[in-house]
This record gives sequence, C-alpha cells and structure tokens, in this order.
Amino acid sequence: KSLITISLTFFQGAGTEEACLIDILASRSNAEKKEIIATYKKEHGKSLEDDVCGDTSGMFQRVLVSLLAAGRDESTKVDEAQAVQDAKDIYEAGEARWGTDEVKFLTVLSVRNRNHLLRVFQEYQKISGRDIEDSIKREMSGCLEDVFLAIVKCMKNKPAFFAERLYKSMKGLGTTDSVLIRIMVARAEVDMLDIKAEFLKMYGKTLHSFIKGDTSGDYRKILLELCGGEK
Ligand SMILES: [Ca+2]
Repeated sequence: KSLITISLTFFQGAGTEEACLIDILASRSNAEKKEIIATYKKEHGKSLEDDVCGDTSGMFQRVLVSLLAAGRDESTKVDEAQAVQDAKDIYEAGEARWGTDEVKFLTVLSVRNRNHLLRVFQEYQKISGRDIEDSIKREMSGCLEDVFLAIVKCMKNKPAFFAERLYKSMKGLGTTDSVLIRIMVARAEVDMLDIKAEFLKMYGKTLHSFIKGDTSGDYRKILLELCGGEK
C-alpha cells in the first residue's frame, strides 16, 4: 500500500475533519490530489468533493473545492507584471478595504505556481508593509484563516509547515494523536529529514526527543520508528 493510501485510511478514520482536509489539500501536488480523489472514490463509492461539500460550507467550502480541482499551475515561471497585480489585488481585497473580499485571495492562492506566489508575497510586503500571513490573520478567522495560512506556509517552506503542525500537536496539555500520527505516516518517506531539520531550527529540540517526552508505549515506538534517528 502506498503512503498516500495509508494516510487516507487515517483521513477516513477521522472523517472529513477540517484540519486534516486543510493539511492534505494545501500540501499535495495536483497528481497526488488526483490519486487521493480516485482512491477515495474506489474505497467509498462516493466522490470526495461531495463529502467535503456535505461537511463544510461557505467560503471555506469554496476554497477546498478549488484545491480539490487540482488546477494549480505547477510550472516555475514568474510573470512579473502579474505578480505585482496579484499583490495589489490582495491588498485591495483585504487591508485596504472595510471587510474582506475573500474570492481575490482564493483566486491568487489556489491557482498560481510556487515561484510566482513567493514573488507575490515579496511584493505584498512592499505594498502593505506587512507579511501576507499577518494580513490573513487580521482579515479572516476560523477554518478559512487556517486554510489560507496553510497554503501560504506550504508555499514558503513545506517542511517548516509540518514541523509546526507536529510541534503544536504535542506541546501543552495532552497530544492531538490523530494529527501526530497522520502527519508522521504521511511524511515518513517523503520529507521527514527536512521536517526534522526545520523542527530543530524552529524549536531548539529534536523531533525525536519531543516525541519521546510526549508519548508512551507502542504508540511511542511506532512514532519514533517513523521519525527515524535523533538527527
Ligand atoms: Ca479589510
């Protein structure tokens, strides 16, 4: 079984839980999303999009459906003029007006390629004097804020995004087991070394030591196995 299939099993186990949908849809490539959609259909006899629509609503639903369409430009080309325009559009749709026109954020964040978006974020900082993440936090809330932030963070640095998700699933009281397991399984053979490096950089502790201190028993054994060595 492929890792995607395994992570889907957790996905299904957790139902269409929002955080899980966000993690998966914000981080996967078009091809991976298409595979997930096909696997979901095969195993459930229903479309993932229908289930997502049944469980979510409003603008958050629109963003998820747009991500499920797997239509992101995956080239590396940056259109300079368009990047400047995108940054302006986002500024005018958010900080520069009363309320927020979320559709503009959706249009730019769900279809543009990574290099282009990194350029848009730079330009946005110049125009608004703020990081785009700060503006998303100021303009939006709840699941919609979470999904836009996840897209931006994944574009900037995907291993750092997952390092933060792992950290937040463990720190404080108790551990969000489903998040921890799902991410560890999904990323084990993909970018765990990068995630561990980011984790150490961001939190000054190894992921290995964090898991060791926060979990126990067979569960800890499995997680440490997925994590690999201390380094
Ligand atoms: Ca506003």
